[in-house]
Amino acid sequence: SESYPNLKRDSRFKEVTADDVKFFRGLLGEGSAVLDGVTQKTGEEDFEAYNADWMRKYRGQCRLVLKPETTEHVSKILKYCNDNLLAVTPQGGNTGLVGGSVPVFDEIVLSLSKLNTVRSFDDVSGVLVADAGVILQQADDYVAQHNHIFPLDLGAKGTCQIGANVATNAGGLRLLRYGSMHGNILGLEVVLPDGTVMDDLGTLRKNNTGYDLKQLFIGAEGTIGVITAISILCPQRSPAVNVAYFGLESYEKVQEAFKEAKKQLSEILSAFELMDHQSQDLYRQASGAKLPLENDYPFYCLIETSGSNTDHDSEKLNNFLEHVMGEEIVQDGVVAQDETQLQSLWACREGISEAGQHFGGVYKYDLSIPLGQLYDLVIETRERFQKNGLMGDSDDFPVKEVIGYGHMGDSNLHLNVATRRYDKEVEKAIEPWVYEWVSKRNGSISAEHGLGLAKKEFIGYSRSETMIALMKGVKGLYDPNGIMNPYKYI
Ligand code: FAD
Ligand code: 2HG
Ligand code: ZN
Repeated sequence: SESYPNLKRDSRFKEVTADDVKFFRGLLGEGSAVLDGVTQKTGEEDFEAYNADWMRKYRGQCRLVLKPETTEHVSKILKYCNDNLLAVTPQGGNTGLVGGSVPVFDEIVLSLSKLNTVRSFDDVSGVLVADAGVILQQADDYVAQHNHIFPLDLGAKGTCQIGANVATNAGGLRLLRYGSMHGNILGLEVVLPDGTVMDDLGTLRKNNTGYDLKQLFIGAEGTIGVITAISILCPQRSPAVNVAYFGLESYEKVQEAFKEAKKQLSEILSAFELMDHQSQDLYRQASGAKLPLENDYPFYCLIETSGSNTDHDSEKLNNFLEHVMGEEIVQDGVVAQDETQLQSLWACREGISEAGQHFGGVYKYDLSIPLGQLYDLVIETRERFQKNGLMGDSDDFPVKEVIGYGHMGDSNLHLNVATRRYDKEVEKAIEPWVYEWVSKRNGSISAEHGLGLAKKEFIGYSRSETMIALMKGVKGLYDPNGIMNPYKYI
């Protein structure tokens, strides 16, 4: 775990007292909605799930967790915190990868987990209205009963929450097909730091009446308010879904395959994911799973199609397969024959993130890079660690492997440095070099995970002084006391 030598607790914020706990108990009751280490002898370990992040890399020291059950609860909590200068960290499923979801010092954790009811679903328009704390998998299962699909999918779906997905503007595996939260979110209910409820939970597709304020909360990472409910447009679920997994001999071939997939699969293409050999080998070692193809290839890609007509889709997919195999764009491949096989092909992609930290620690970089140069960064990173003697097969070397994978269809690379332990030398060797590299190519230092605490120092590589000043202005307007998720990127 990291300590924070460069950060100081803001002395303006009050420490939580017994009186504060009494107020929250009065509001939320004596049950499990309050986890109190201020007046009770609650052990450190009970707070672990709220203080430590998914990577065990960031750790706060919160002694009070609040789990409101209604929007009104959230409103009363925030008003009290704002009046009393108590700092708050909103928390969903705590799967965020940039240290944004855990406190830094003793901020109160406001968990949305008990705010988890689906409010309505309209199967004509496809609009789902649901509380922020509904888990992504449950939201998708719910709309699946009505033959619809939640327009976001990601590896953490069993734990992450839809409100937090909006707060991080999560991208995921289907963005290529369904677009981002900025397009799919039709309305939000948000509690502002002073307790005011901004009810913009509309279900309209079109509404050009001045500033679109809800957009500000999409990707704000809990710095200007707490999202309590969302209204989201869900597409029709496709009855025909196919998944193919290919081995390719070079990154050039992967780019060709992507072009062909767009050309030949066009409207039924629903995912195009890239995995390098190193990422698949690490996944194999970490999970013990057998990889789908008999031989090894330098690159793999996973292609998913979703359409309304099985025969029509199969015909398209077969023509595509014939073409890419015939032209030797891909060397070998497999198409899932049943649901189990489909899931195991997806697992080869979705399981990489976890495999990254299986052998100790991981440094994660989530980057937008123009497609032509996207994989150069992985090669250069590997060379860098080989040259400086930090990477090798024996346990003496901190770096075990450098892997590259990601949402190729969205020009989004995930560069992971899998280490045997967290080591400042590794971090120093790659940061800020990696951000400079990306900035020089007009990429983004955070494609989809956000900035949180991890990228706080580096926002200038992707945003101009003017834009950062405007962001600070927005923060000051919405949260003049600065109680919302302090110490993070803004
Ligand atoms: P948390 O981690 O609890 O919180 C994330 C941020 O949102 C924090 O800053 C928090 O303060 C804030 N927040 C939470 N709830 C609210 C709220 N109701 N109102 C205001 N602010 C709030 N991300 C992607 O974009 N694409 C992926 O493909 C992807 N895959 C992943 C795979 C794995 C295995 C893992 C572990 C993570 C992955 N992530 C991915 C990152 C992460 O899952 C997403 O960022 C997700 O949206 C976070 O949801 P959460 O409920 O865990 O939120
Ligand atoms: C994914 O696409 C996630 O698997 C996680 O965004 C990426 O762990 C990572 O670096
Ligand atoms: Zn991702």
